[in-house]
Amino acid sequence: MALLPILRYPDPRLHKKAAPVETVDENIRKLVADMAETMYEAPGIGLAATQVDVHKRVIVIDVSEDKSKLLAFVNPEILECAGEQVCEEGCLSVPGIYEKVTRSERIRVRALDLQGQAFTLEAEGLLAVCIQHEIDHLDGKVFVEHLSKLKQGRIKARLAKQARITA
Ligand code: GNR
Ligand code: NI
Repeated sequence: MALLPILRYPDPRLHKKAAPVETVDENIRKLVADMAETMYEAPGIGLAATQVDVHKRVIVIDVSEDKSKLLAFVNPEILECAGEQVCEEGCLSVPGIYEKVTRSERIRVRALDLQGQAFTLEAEGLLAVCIQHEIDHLDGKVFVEHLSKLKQGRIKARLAKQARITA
């Protein structure tokens, strides 16, 4: 296993669209293991391959209290969504920034598991938020892009200032 470096917004590579995985093989299973280690170490509740500069449609999530329920999704697709919820979101690629985002309350997702088998999952609440947040990453979208241009500008300025301080 290995820890992978996480891209920071506004890195242009966060806006690449990830390609579907053709075969779930050892390389994909190794990627998932490394992404899980990276997510737990961060710590975070989700990670998309895009954030570690791998532009394949792979995400890992664990919203459990005790980090015991790792979920891996290959080629995830939202089949149905219903309702709305507002959640204060953060992102490992946008450290220190937390903003409210409106998303679907309930979703049905289809994906491949680590054996390449299709499965569907119904999710609500934080898990549903996290799946939508991660699929956005695969489409090159960072959560701040759900906010107004004014807020996006302020966030970029804050991150630039932070980068100057830590440099
Ligand atoms: O760790 C994370 N927490 C979080 C909180 C609210 C909504 C979404 C998230 S996902 C984030 C990890 C991350 O950046 N995934 O892409
Ligand atoms: Ni994120």
